[in-house]
Amino acid sequence: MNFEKTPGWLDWYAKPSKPRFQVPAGSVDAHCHVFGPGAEFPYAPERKYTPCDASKTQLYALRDHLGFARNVVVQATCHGADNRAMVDALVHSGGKARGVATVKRSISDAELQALHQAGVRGVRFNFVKRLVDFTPKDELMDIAARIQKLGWHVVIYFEAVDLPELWDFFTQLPTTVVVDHMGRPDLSLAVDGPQFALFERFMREHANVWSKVSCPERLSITGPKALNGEQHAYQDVIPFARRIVEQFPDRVLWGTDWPHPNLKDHMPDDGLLVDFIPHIARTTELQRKLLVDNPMRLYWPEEG
Ligand code: 0GY
Repeated sequence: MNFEKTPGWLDWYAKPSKPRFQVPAGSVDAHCHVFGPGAEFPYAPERKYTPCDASKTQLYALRDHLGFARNVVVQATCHGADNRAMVDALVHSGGKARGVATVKRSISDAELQALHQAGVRGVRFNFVKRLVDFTPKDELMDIAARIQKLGWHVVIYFEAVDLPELWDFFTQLPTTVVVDHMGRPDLSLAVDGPQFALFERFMREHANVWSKVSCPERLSITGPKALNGEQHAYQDVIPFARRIVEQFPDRVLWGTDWPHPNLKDHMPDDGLLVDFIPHIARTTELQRKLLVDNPMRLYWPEEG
């Protein structure tokens, strides 16, 4: 099937630079997606955007180019609860990719087992209103109870303004809970202001909560340009991400977010995103935890 991209859609960077920062051996890109290809894996009728294709082969070429060893492929909303493209990526990864699925309450135990067999280790609950229609919380809680038995975790995606309203639901989840992109803080607010303090409290008071310190390109207001020779791109994100990495070094993950859905202003060079890592994880020990130890513990525990 042929799909028209959403008007203004930015395609992913075809020739990313080689990062200067060499990631530790065995590093995991713990947040990335595949899109279609639409001709093989059609986009979901209920999708809120139509992306450009971004295949498993292209994803794994990027992995090798950036120096990563493994991927965690997260189901993108443009595929709804049809996990075939993501599962196809996992089963053709030679064991180097695990996945996070989107499922409905109607999924059977046999279907959950098949996802597990393919390498799925989590489900994603999305609360970003521009991306998905509302799913009742009792349905999500039922799913969480079922996937807990498989040893999976729940990935949650929400915006910081919605954390107070979602707090009770999140804190009742029975599994490990992984927050996408630090709960999308509003970077026009102070790092030590009440909004980010609530997110830090969420992590501090709940030892089952982890965070991806990913997506500076999505959160930044200052943007990709270094403002002077001393400073790095996305510099306004640095104090937020550093705080999370340094306070919760054993509960953080990092990912490219390739192929970067829904970016309106610029498409990041994935090599430069990798060069951002040492600005938020400043020691080799923090870098190893972020890129190797933590994702391995969550996604490949049998190798620990
Ligand atoms: C991300 C962010 C976004 C989109 C999705 O599944 C998705 O469609 O995750 C976004 O638009 O903020 O994590 O890739």
